[in-house]
Amino acid sequence: LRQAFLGLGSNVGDRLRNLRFAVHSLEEASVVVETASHVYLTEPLGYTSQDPFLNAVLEVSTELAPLDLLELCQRIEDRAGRERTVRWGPRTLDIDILLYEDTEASAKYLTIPHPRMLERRFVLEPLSELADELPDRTTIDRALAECPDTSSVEVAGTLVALGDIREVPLAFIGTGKVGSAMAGDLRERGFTVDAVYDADGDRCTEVASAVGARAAKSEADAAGAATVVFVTTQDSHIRSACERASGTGGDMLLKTFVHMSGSLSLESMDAARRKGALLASIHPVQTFADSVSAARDLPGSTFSMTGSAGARAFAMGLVEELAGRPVPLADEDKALYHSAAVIAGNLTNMLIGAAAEIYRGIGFEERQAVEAALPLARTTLSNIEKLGAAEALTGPLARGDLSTLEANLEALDATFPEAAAAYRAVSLLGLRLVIERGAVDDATILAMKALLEGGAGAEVEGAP
Ligand code: X6L
Ligand code: MG
Ligand code: MG
Repeated sequence: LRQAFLGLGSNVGDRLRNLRFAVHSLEEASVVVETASHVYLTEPLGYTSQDPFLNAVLEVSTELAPLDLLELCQRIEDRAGRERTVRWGPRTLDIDILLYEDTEASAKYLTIPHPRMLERRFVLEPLSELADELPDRTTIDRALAECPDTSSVEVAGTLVALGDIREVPLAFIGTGKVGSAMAGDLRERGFTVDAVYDADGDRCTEVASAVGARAAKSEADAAGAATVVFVTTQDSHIRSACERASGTGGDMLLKTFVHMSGSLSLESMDAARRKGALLASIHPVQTFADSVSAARDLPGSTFSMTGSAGARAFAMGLVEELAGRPVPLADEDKALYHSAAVIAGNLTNMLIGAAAEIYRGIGFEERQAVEAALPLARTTLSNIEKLGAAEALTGPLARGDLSTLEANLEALDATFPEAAAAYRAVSLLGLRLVIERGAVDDATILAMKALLEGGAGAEVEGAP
């Protein structure tokens, strides 16, 4: 795949929609849009008595050779309804090849790099967001400093929407814990929540009035007037909700769909993408027992974000407005990312549940069991916070205490085999922390490993 930078411009019709049409059409033609600059409002150059332009720059990956890419760009310009009348005149869509790899070449209809890009601030400003150097090794910052063009070039927004992010109409499909908390929080921060939809009509009305939004009658109705559509249903309903929302819900080329699943990739919203919508996901690395705790704990949480190039800058801006900490994530790493949260959160929960069960089995009252386990768990967490997981580790494994380890396993094998299996599996995993601490000699580590791998009733010493 070859890397190229494309300059986009439009000053006729729905200018943002035209730029979005370019992005969508390139992607339909298997040109991968890797990154998109902000969208800039720019003063017209060349023929100056025409309307202001929207300009942006895309970084793309493509198998197409330069002349084939040029042909594709011109075909997309034509499909956008571009008429070629006045030289340097108004255009619905202009797609220029600015850079193609490190190529410096000139043919009859194409010169790379674009021969006049250094004289145009509406090219250099957005390009400077995505690239540092030109093929001749001069920096883009240097080119900007030396650019003779003094015309006005200002950030107007992102490919998601122009203007103030708070005025972008939002819809929420699915008003569970996270959906209702997000809608409420965004509304309190001055965002525009236009509509909410929930399959449960009473819940829908209730949340709508709580967040001052319209109670929509269907997914498509909710999406209809919105620019950004949050799909905050259960994971298993995201695909179908998105299909219904993008079936008859107006012009998808101007919409962005955002889901908040921790484990699903963006492919789950492919129905909207096929119709031209941009896609993103944002996921709070946090656990919510109910709506109230969700509303309290969302701000300040870390949010992982994935997104198609056009939606990324917007998603980042949104999370920052929520006082969250955005961490970009590759869409293909979503399942692995989620597994880490399950290990840190849910598996910890299950292990404490098992510990409490063991306490109860030896005569502790329910409450005494929990009271015994919790302070231990809390201290462990605060030690990990202070020292890191390896240094905070204590107990038989950390000491290299083979006889206690053996006694633990023998007792569990006899009374609670599932807990014995978990003890073995987690401890085998934890051996890397023991090694990292460096306090136990190699022979003891190997002996502990053999003991843990042995399974129920296995003899380690004297085994044939
Ligand atoms: C003197 C003579 C100074 C000609 C400048 C600059 C001509 C740029 C053509 C020029 C001169 C161009 C866009 C635009 C055009 C655009 C903005 C061109 C080709 N395209 N103005 N004017 N954005 N802001 O995409 O770039 S016509
Ligand atoms: Mg041009
Ligand atoms: Mg052109």
